[in-house]
Amino acid sequence: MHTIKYTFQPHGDERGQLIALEEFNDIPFQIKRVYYMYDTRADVVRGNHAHKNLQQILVCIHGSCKIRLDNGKEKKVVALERPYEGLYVANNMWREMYDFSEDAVLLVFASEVYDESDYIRDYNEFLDFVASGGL
Ligand code: T46
Repeated sequence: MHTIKYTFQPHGDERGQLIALEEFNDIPFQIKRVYYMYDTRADVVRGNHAHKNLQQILVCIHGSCKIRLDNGKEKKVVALERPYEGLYVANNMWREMYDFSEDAVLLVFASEVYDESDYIRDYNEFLDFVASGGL
């Protein structure tokens, strides 16, 4: 499975690190929404859905977590452990976020505003959707 893990370039100096992310430049789409999750319990699995259209970049800006990706044919686990790592998650991709460290803050840049009708929350429905070519 082809997944893109970005390494963002920090502007570091003696004061510390700063990362700037620009749409169409560092982020490969127009950013229409940003959200983040924190205080996620270590035994919790979030996600468990796919999106028909939405593209996202996930950055664990503090702490760590794992992302399980599934395109209907292959599965892959990606660990996000550094604030300069970003994971591109395309549409038509089942995702599960888990193994959150206690201090994890997972920041997400999204290509679309929130739209419940874009979610596929049933795994068999997802498999049918990708088998039929997706959107
Ligand atoms: C995704 C993964 C990585 C909103 O009202 N607006 C929003 O923009 C979002 C993202 C969520 N919500 C509400 C909907 C639910 O009542 O917040 C609640 C929790 O959302 P959800 O259960 O969908 O959260 P996750 O962590 O399972 O999934 C989220 C995103 O929803 C999803 O698009 O790809 O993070």
